[in-house]
Amino acid sequence: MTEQSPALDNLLTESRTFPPSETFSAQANATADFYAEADADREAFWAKQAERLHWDTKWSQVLDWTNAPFAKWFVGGKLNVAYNCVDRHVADGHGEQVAIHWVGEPGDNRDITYAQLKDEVSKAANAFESLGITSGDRVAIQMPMVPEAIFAMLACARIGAVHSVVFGGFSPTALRSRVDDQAAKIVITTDGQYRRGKAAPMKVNVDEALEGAESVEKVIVVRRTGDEVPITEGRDLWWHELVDGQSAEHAPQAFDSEHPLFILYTSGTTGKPKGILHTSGGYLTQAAYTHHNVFDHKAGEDVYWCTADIGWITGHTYIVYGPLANRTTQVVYEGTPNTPHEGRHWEIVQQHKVSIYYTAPTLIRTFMKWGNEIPQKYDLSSLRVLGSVGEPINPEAWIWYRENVGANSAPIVDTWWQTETGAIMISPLPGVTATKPGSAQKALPGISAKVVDDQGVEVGKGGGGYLVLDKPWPGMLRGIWGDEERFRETYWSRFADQGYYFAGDGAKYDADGDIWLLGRVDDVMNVSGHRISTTEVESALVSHPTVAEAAVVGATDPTTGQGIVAFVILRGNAVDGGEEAVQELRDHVAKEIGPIAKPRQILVVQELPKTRSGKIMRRLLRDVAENRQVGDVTTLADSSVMDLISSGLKSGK
Ligand code: 6R9
Repeated sequence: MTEQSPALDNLLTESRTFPPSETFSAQANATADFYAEADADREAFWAKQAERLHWDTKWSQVLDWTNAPFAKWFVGGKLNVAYNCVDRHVADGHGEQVAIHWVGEPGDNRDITYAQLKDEVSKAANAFESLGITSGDRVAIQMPMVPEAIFAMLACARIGAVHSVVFGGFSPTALRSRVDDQAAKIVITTDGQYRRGKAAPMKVNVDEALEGAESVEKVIVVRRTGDEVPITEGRDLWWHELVDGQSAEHAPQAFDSEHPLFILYTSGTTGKPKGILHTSGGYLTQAAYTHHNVFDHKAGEDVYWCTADIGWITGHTYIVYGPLANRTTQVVYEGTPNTPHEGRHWEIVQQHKVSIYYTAPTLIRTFMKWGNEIPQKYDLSSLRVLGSVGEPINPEAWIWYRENVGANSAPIVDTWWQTETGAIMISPLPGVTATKPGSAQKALPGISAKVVDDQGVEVGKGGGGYLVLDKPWPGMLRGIWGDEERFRETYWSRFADQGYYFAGDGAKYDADGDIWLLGRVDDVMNVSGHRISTTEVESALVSHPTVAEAAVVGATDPTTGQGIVAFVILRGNAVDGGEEAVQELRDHVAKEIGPIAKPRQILVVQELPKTRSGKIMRRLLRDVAENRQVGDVTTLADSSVMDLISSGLKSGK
């Protein structure tokens, strides 16, 4: 079992609960009997949820699990995902409803109605087809949070192309490995992006990434910052020249329920990121179902805002697919939360009367640090549901969120899920559940999760162990792109006898049987809600000529959840490991992976603690990184190593 940090231990002593108000419950989308209904007949329950969508051909079978762990949901069904997210709302007479209140970082704004969204997506679909992109082709997208990023994703879905969004902060090396892995035909990007009040280049990084990339035929560039960019003749096209003149009519074709919708790369325990594959019908069903019930969303009334970036799964499921399938009016914000001032989010909430706000614990803790007086300056009375995602939320942050943002009344939904699960799995239901600060509580109706011990046996109340998903669900990943074996090995081998999906998270039941998530049990760190593998950062460090060996750990961090701490051994004749060398290594990691992977701290050491079989004992390094008494060293090959590290650090070496 994973060693728990003291902060996580504290989580488990929390006993406050917050029952929903009668007024909220009376109007809530979800009701308590959903649980019993789903338990009575899971497949019938999911079939009912799938009716939320428009199917061109109805399915003949809800679930085919005969080829487990490869699921098929809504077998034989056909639908067009983009039609479901856009056209049908226009056909239903809601063309004038705003789909997206887009807010640019420098202060520019753009409101896009469903009718306009339909035109933009259709034009982009026509444009992509004019380049020869057809069903099944892969399109890589590295863009900031501009409307065209959403148009591009939906246009791919419309023509059956598979998009793969790569976070804008990822380095050229990271983009290249993703483009190569999926053999993307097209890459879509922008000239630059606004970040903290400044225009930063984007296209030049894409150029660097694509040097010699054989699969890429065209690069489409959206003009955002207006900065001049080099154009490669014959390969690069401006979005406005390619798309604007296209017809706004495009007939959506129906695709099989299991047609691939997107690939999204996420960090695994090895250095190579995994291309998580999601398909159409089941994914969209769960995205729409969870968005409707977990956020209590009312189409045409609520204004919803999910602060994630489309480069992450949260942006896919809770900015693009779930909300748009449910005809949401939503805010999409391009920039950072403190540009030009620390009240930016609250200013936007006030201006657009945001009623549902979904963010990450790391940002909540940052707001706490900035001070209560900042949200107090704004009218936040429109907010009625608050969400949290990405990592365990500590009770202190939860209570702060409730008091300072939710006026002590808005229900908070702490939603546990993963890139792999596609959509929310464990969460309270607003209006139904009495919420508990720090606990995601219960699997949603239709979802089944358990906490089990080493042997796969469910633990009792008060017991801890591993979180598993013991029954297939519609939004589940359908594999790792191009690597069936890794898919089986990563998720299905740990509890193969029982056929459980192992999520990689530790968890515990409290005395009421509610689930508390305790963080990863593998070598994946969670920094500000972003998954980064220790191996990935280690490989980046050892790729620097001065580094002989590196070990990376995630140390508890009051703001980001975990902070990356690296221990490096320099090569014999390398520099002395002074400030400058360390800075160079940090920059090197940023260049290799992206700024989010920059270690908070790099400690130059003479030795690393290893077991006799040569495994680095990260547990001990974590003790050092978190300034704790170093734990049990008896399994070390050389037990004096820790003394050497500790004394070396004290003497400032
Ligand atoms: C949606 C998303 C998944 C990992 C997951 C877990 C952590 C996410 C959480 C949470 C505790 C929550 N995680 N939500 N831990 N409580 N509410 O974040 O996907 O980027 O794939 O990360 O994040 O460790 O395994 P992804």
